[in-house]
Amino acid sequence: MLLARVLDTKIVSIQRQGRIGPYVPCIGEEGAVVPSTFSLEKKDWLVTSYRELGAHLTRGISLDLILAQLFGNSNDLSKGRQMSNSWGSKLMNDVPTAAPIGAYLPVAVGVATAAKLRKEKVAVLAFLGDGATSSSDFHVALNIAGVNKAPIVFICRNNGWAISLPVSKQTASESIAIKAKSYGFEGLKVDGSDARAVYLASKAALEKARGGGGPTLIEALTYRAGPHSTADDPKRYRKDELSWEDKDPVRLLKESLIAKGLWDEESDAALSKEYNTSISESIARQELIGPLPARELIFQDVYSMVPWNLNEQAGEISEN
Ligand SMILES: Cc1ncc(C[n+]2csc(CCOP(=O)(O)OP(=O)(O)O)c2C)c(N)n1
Ligand SMILES: [Mg+2]
Repeated sequence: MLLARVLDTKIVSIQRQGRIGPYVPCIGEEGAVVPSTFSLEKKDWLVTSYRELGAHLTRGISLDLILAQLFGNSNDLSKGRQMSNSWGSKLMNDVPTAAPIGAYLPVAVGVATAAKLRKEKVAVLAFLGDGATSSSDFHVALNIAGVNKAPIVFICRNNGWAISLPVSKQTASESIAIKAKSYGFEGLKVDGSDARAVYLASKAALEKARGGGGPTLIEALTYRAGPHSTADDPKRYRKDELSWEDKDPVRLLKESLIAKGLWDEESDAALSKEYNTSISESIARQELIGPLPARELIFQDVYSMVPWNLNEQAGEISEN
């Protein structure tokens, strides 16, 4: 969680200097995301939206690969073709997101159903935002997950906002968790700023999924401490309801570890410094990598037989 916090802060700073394109920060939501990924096993799958930086770090994506994706350089696993924040790795069963909200949720259920048909003891952990619950794909995914008793855990990061739309205008339902009931499986609500609560809830749900108990929807109440993205100005629509420091999951976890005698301020400061140094070194490495991937690459790796219209467009690109 601390690594995600330090890295996120540094990325926002290089974005403000114009060194990368738009970025979606995760500050404030680390507690709703990172703890659950500690219960993933190697053969499990992670399917994310765009605000789960810490989940990819826990899964094992290196700092260099995280930054290569943001610089869109030739080291990037998606060869610079994805929207920023779309991290993933085939080797790590980490599925990158699709930009249309909710579109990847049926894919996640497909992965879980395939694992079940193959009789593999595998679970899928899929993240979504509160706004994604209004998408038709949310219904499609949760409905068929229930029917198939798919081994999947959905974690909805309810940060109260879908860009500028508050959650009160998103749904009239008493909670997001309760929606699971209508799909025939369990839904529960946790405090997303309480790392331990998120860890325990997701560990139990993942074990249940692997053991054939079917899906779970976890609603993690969290707080989007930053703007929606670096292209957004929340001051235009948001009068802050609470001081977010009270909900800061990184601070709360640090304080609880210190109270238990398991951590101290000096070690915390030293760890932040160590992370800052390795992040700066990684930025320096990735920023220098060139040339950028060739434009023609956008036509590769999707179709085994490229349709004529794409071939025509590829020809036009190379002429210009
Ligand atoms: C189908 C679709 N509609 C609209 C958008 C534009 N859009 C990008 S992010 C976003 C808000 C999503 O909110 P939420 O699911 O709560 O996630 P959060 O950003 O809060 O993490 C919207 C509407 C989109 N990407 N896809
Ligand atoms: Mg939201």
